[in-house]
Amino acid sequence: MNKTVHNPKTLEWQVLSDKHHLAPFSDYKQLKQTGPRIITRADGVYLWDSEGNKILDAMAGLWCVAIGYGRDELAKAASHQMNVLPYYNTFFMTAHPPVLELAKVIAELAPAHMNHVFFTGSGSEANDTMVRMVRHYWAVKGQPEKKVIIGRLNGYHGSTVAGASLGGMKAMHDQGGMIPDIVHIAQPYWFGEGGDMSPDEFGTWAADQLEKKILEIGIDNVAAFVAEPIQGAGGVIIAPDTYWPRIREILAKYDILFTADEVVCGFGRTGEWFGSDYYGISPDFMTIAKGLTSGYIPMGGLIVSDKVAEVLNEGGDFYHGFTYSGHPVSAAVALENIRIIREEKILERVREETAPYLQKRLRELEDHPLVGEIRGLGMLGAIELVKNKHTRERFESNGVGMICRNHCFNNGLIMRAVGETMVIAPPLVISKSEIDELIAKARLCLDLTYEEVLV
Ligand code: PXG
Repeated sequence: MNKTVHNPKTLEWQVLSDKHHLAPFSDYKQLKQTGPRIITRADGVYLWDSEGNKILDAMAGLWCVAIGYGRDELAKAASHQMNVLPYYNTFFMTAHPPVLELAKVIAELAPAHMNHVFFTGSGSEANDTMVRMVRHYWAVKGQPEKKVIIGRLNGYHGSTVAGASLGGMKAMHDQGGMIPDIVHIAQPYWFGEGGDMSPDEFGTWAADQLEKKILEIGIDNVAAFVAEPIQGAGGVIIAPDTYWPRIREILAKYDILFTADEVVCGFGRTGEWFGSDYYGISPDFMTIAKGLTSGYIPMGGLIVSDKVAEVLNEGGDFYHGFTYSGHPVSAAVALENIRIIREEKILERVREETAPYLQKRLRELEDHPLVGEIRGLGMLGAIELVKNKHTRERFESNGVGMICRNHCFNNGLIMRAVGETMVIAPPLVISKSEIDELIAKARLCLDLTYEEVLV
């Protein structure tokens, strides 16, 4: 346990963690030694921990707190709905006003050909739902052998067994295995895997892997392709410009479905409502969560195209659903969250003002000796840490990212380390002066990391 704490409550909470709490995505051995940092409150883009430290949250929680912390309107919407109808299910031919109003609002925001929503409790459940619905779709169409779903290495689609199988995280496949009929192709990560190719050559090559895989598996067996418009958890991987146009061509050529996983990109991260809008891609499904409620309450969903919805209507019973599908309190909070994003013109401000400013300031870090590449788009950014900025050579020992992350934590900034890539996804409402603070702290932490890795 951490003996350097100043507030006795911190130690008490850390003891509770040690005795009773099994934390997600944590190294249990390490957690036992250090104890967790206890976050006690939040406002705007800031968090406070139990030691009284104020921290700029450049990760918007886990990519989710779009409108920032502390918006009382969302608390009021939840409280009102809890008084009126705290729970009822949407199974067996029932519904309630919040879920229907939310479905309508999401259909307004989604691309014109997508007008139906299946609600879930999380992004993982949304992707699970997609797997079942994709296979059901082909079965109803009389092609039940079309089962295989193609995902991408280092993609992330959640932590349920189906979500992790769709994703390309080897460590997750190794713990608990994968479900059958899911395969993976290369990711469009030029900085890490582009070798001697130019970014554009590599983008075309990576997209061509989809066609190669479809032909290898056989078009009669392939059901769908799933991809994040921008990979979030994989390290804010933004495909080269040639990638999505080539993927579009391949999808148009073969009769398979396309799912855009919008759990990170959806609800404004790119400055558009969906990453698919940004790239002009036309999915059959979009999975959503996170920004849908700004993380104030759990909710996810699967937005479905009219083409798919028509086939579902012919298919009769869909044997799928969650107790909390379309939970009325979550729906009321999502409606209020979307109302705020629209009325306060948050996406317009991101597009026109704050995202260009963040991207400009972020690129000023390119001159740092540790930095091999800065990339970013909208309210997403990545800083590649390298030993040699000219050759893209990495440090021999992994862990530079964690060193940098720890300096950030100790200096009032949350950045996430994905291996040697530092990533940011601040709340969409971050101001220019808060962006200045973010960049100044990031530079300080890069300097501290540089000093540490050089000795
Ligand atoms: N799809 C994408 C693209 C995600 O980023 C999920 C699905 C799953 O959503 P739920 O709500 O089931 O967690 C996610 C979640 C990280 C990190 O460390 C990212 C996520 C979750 C946990 C950690 O970057 N993304």
